[in-house]
Amino acid sequence: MTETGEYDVIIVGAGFAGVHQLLNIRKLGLTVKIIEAGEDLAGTWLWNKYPGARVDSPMAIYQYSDPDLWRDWSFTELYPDWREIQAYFRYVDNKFDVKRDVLFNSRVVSAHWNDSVDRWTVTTEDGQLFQSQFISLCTGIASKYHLPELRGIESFKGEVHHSSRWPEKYNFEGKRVGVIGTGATGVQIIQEIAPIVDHLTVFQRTPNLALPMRQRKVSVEEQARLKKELYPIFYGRRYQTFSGFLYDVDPKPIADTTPEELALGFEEKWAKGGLTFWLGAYAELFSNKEFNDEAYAFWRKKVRERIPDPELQEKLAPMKPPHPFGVKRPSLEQRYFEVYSQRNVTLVDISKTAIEEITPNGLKTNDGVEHNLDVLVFATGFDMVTGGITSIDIRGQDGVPIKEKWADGVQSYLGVASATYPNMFWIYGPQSPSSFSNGPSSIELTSEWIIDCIRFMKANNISSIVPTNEAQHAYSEHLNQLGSAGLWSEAKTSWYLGSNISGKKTQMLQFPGGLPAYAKLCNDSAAKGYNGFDLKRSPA
Ligand code: NA7
Repeated sequence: MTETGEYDVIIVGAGFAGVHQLLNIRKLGLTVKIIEAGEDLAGTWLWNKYPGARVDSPMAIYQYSDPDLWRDWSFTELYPDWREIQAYFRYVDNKFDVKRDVLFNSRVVSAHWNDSVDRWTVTTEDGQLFQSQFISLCTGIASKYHLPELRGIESFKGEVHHSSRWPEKYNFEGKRVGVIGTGATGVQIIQEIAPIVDHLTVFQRTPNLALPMRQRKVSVEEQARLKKELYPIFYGRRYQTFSGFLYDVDPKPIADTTPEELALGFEEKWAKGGLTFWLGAYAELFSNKEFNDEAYAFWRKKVRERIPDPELQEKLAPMKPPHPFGVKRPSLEQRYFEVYSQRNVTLVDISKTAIEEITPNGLKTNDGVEHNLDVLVFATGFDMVTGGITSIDIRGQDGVPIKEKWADGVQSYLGVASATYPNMFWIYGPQSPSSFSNGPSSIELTSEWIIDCIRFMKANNISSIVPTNEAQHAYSEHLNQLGSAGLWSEAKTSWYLGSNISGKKTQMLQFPGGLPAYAKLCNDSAAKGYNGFDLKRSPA
């Protein structure tokens, strides 16, 4: 039966951002509904359940900061896997009955604004229709997956899976598996399945400059201490650091740092594990090429120590960096570099011998070699950051679909809203710090800002809010300047810039100035009565 309804707020997506919005909009006493394409809560963790899928933020800050939630929840590992994160969402649901306001298995296909009544009309794929004053797009950065077009793919007799559409149960034993892609996903899949498959062939275009995860169990004593003393400190501290983690980048100029200090600094950050060597390193890493080369050389030395074969060393950790260190996202790995020394693993460098076609029996590279496979895994990523939004037919005041409007590049104000699309916000999306930061840190920051904005509007009888073109232009310029000051554009393909998808405009898609600077911009606007936005009062 078609469910229709009128709500104050429609949220699209039931992951971390969507659930946070829901719980806090309820507190405002407003009516709210989440529309979710999947069958359950958990967002990206509902879809990304490939072998080895786990988060690369430490669990202490990969959860909501609400004491009513962390008090009674304990992750067992420092970097939880998708199963535990799904269990966390079940816990959140049990606690707050989230699901009573969620419509599952319904994909939002359009949202059209009606300026005369200040309302959105939202429709789903199966024809359900909703009206709302606000829409909050919580579609995540990785919801539209990317399958490269490869000649002959339809002829393949084996199975084909994209990492984000993993079958519930899959047995790799005895199988010859090919994995295309060595991003965060590829790394996790490869290290997980290598010990159990008959043969694994990895097709690598760019080596992943992965960092040691240093996974470990979290003891009962540690949990108790976190809850008794540390969590409140952590949740305050994360807003003070560049990336929303608990460590920060060192702003000290490299020119003022002695070689000994640097050498010790590298060692210390490496030993800490996780993303510390990247987001807890030196600010100049992202702008100073010479220094970046030093960091790369350190990384290369550490990684090469784990790879006995010189040919493999050169493929996985080449003498010449494939791109400056850290301008593409380094993944966290556990035993990734050892895997390639296994006898059942082959690494094919497709930057040298490109994929020519898929054949009925496998994959042929342009050196004439046919790699025989039973299963082909695409770990080829996503139309990142914008794909979840542009795949919805969103039309604002001038009726122009957002996909068209953004064809020449994303335009936003504060990475949260766009001119001509009133009462529409997004979280963890284009031009916000999104994945330059810890997810929940960035999500809670933006989500709370939106809640405050809606509260302000209700209290002041304002029916719509929309960024001005001038403010949007200035923000986008600021962001582009920040982006061009760094080494980001030196990566040939990078989802930070949209250049992983052919035809997509290349631009910095995320705010690269750090969480505190971003929060200041957002808070300054709010403090000045939402400076940079046009506000429309409700008729008396
Ligand atoms: P990523 O990081 O975009 O990685 C995709 C990988 O697939 C990467 O190694 C690409 O090589 C490779 N790729 C993409 N297209 C092709 C084609 N046509 N041929 C060969 N190889 C290809 O996606 P992930 O899913 O790993 O991670 C996404 C993020 O989600 C992750 O960082 C977390 O933040 C969450 P390339 O490097 O472009 O040469």
